[in-house]
Amino acid sequence: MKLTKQAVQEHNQQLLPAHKKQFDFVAENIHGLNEILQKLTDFQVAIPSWALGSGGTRFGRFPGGGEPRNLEEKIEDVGLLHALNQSSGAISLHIPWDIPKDANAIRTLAAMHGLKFDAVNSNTFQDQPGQPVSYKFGSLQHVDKAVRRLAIDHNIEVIKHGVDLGSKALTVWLADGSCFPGQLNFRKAFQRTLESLQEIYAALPADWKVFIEYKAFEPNFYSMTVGDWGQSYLYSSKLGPQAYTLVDLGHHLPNANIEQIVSLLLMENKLAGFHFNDSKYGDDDLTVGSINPYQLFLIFNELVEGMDAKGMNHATDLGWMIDASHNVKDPLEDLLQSVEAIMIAYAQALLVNAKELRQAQDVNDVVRAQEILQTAYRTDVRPLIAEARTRSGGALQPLQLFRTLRVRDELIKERGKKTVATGL
Ligand SMILES: [Mn+2]
Repeated sequence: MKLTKQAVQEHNQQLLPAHKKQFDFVAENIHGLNEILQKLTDFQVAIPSWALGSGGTRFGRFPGGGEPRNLEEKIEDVGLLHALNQSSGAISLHIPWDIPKDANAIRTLAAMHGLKFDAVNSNTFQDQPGQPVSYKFGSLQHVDKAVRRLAIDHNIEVIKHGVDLGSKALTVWLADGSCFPGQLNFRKAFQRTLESLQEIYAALPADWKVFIEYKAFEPNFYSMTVGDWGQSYLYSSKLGPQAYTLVDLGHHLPNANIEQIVSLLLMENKLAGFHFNDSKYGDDDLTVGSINPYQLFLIFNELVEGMDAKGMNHATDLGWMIDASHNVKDPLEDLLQSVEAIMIAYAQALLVNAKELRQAQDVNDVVRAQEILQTAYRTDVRPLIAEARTRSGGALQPLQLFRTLRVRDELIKERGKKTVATGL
């Protein structure tokens, strides 16, 4: 299914009078309005290819129908999202779930939808059919050299697929670790992992980055070999200037101060970017902003402050990706909500009066500092995002239009009720 420009225009026409009222009300008090709108227009969030179908848990999976059956249909789905919100202009692929058979054709298809390829992701957490050795006890950390070799070669293969698609980064997330005390020699596991990563790093093209993602627990429940930002930072520092630490919001222990982690990684030029999601208890992979939108705002506040301090380009200098799974929602609706939540937090962070905040900090005016942050956070910025979106041809209310056009029903008609997308 392809969204017509006419459908978007008709929708916008209908909602325009109400939108204009809301926009004018908010816009009146905003300093540097056009600059902010431009930043919102430029900001793009990559959609993961593995999140276009219904996610499941180890207890069950309840597909909603019309899921993309192949990579081409996944690209079409991201194209739909992008046509609606003009903020989902990239896709992040997971290999081997989405191996492009004809890279040129896939590139052309993506370009037709206005999409680029963000980081490619390797997978050494599952055994593939016919695999000669197993990842049961780890991949890059494994005591058996043959297993490490397989995992290294797989990562190098993923880089090659990425090069063919025009991607510029490899994300390595390792399930490696141990489930029980005594199972693993931590130091040796670290060293073997580092050596494996060094081989992968050596295969990176000069203009590529490698993102080292960390996670506190799961699937290993006693230790993870890249368990927190400190360990990831250690690997990325030892690897070299093309290696960075990737922050997945759900990969921390409860109540971790993620905004502080982000600030320091950025200071050290080691922040790769994000896997956005939200969580209540652990790696819940919930819709971005659905549980703790204030934390998301505080993270964006550090990002904007830190990137501006270094003269970085908000839109292009870090990787912005969603990593979520949708157990009970339509995946496309969920992704529209997630992108919207990211845009809201970003817009609110752009509203923070940085100069006044600095002044308040310098005189230890704690109350004033909090007021400045919360004034920005409590501003309803949704009309600003809607305005930026429509200026670049998107819908004033993407979710509403998705439902009015009965997009899911159309997809079910095209693809069938019982399709299952590869992925989580
Ligand atoms: Mn992730």
